Amino acid sequence: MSLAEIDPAAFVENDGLRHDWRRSEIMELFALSFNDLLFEAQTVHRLYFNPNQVQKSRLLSIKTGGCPEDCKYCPQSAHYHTDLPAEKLLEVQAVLAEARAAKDTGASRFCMGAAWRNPKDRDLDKIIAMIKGVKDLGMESCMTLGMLTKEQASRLSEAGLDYYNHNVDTSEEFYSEIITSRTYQDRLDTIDHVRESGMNVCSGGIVGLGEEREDRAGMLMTLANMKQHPESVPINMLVKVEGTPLDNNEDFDVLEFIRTIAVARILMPKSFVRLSAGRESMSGEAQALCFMAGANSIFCGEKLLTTSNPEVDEDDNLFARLGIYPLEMPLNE
Ligand code: SAM
Ligand code: DTB
Ligand code: SF4
Repeated sequence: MSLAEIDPAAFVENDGLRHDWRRSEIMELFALSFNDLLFEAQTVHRLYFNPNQVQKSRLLSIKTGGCPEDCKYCPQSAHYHTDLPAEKLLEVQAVLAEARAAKDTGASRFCMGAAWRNPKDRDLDKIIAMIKGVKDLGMESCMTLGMLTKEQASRLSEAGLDYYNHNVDTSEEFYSEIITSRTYQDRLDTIDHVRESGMNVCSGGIVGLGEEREDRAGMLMTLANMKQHPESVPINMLVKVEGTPLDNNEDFDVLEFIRTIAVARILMPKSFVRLSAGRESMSGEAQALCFMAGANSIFCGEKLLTTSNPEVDEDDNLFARLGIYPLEMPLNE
């Protein structure tokens, strides 16, 4: 595809968005010259977003380690020997204290993650109290608790949960190389339950798993061809953790990571694309290119779920150098 053939307006017809991407088209976007791809992504980005505003979410692991799933990238899986001690579900007040601290550092959304295959119904009362407490602080709430039944999704939605994160992680074809304890279809089913419950969908994936570009294109095709694009699309760069099977993977090319962000932005023009895990190993300049490519959300705070993330001061400094400011409270994602 030459640059001349890409008309930004063609991506957005009557305020409708495309949901019929072919992988070959996505591969053509990936193959553009870097400058052409970034220019297109930034052009599409400006149709719907202020290019200098970036939303900040803060993560907290509310139930750490000992997870029965076998995701090969994950330090929390009980299948691998990482140094992470398993803990039980945190108390509501401890979670809310962290949420208050997150708000003080400028986060507009508080994301709570649990290392579960799925939540047990008996845990939901505590989970619901956490959601209500975060709402009362005036923050947006997000949870990622594994697979959900339709009923569980409805209960979380009724409690006021704004977002549910459940990633497709990679392409359908590559998926079984990374996770065998649940299927791609299981993930799509949970995402459907979240969508039907009325909550916003947060779904993305990871690069650097050892996948090919075709798989990155396939992952984005799955997301972009959903009936409704996820409102939030986290793109994670693998954080290598000792003891996990992917610890010895080659370092991933940051320019290819930036391309992945740019293609996500072009395919899903109205979604918040989150520059997620992996920022700690990226230079400020690389992150600046991610923002140029259309990333407009980050995880802030010195910790992700179990691994480290840039310090708040470092991010504040980068934002100041780039003339970027945080989105206080997203109006309507
Ligand atoms: N257990 C829940 C689940 O898997 O749905 C929620 C938490 S899980 C940690 C959320 C996401 O974090 C995963 O789907 C994966 O995309 C990302 N993730 C986990 N470990 C990672 C790592 N080492 N590097 C980058 N991303 C990672
Ligand atoms: C997502 O896509 N990335 C976040 C969030 N959703 C839950 C998690 C990143 C985890 C990185 C590894 C860790 O800190 O354990
Ligand atoms: Fe468990 Fe989630 Fe980690 Fe997979 S990614 S092992 S489901 S915590």
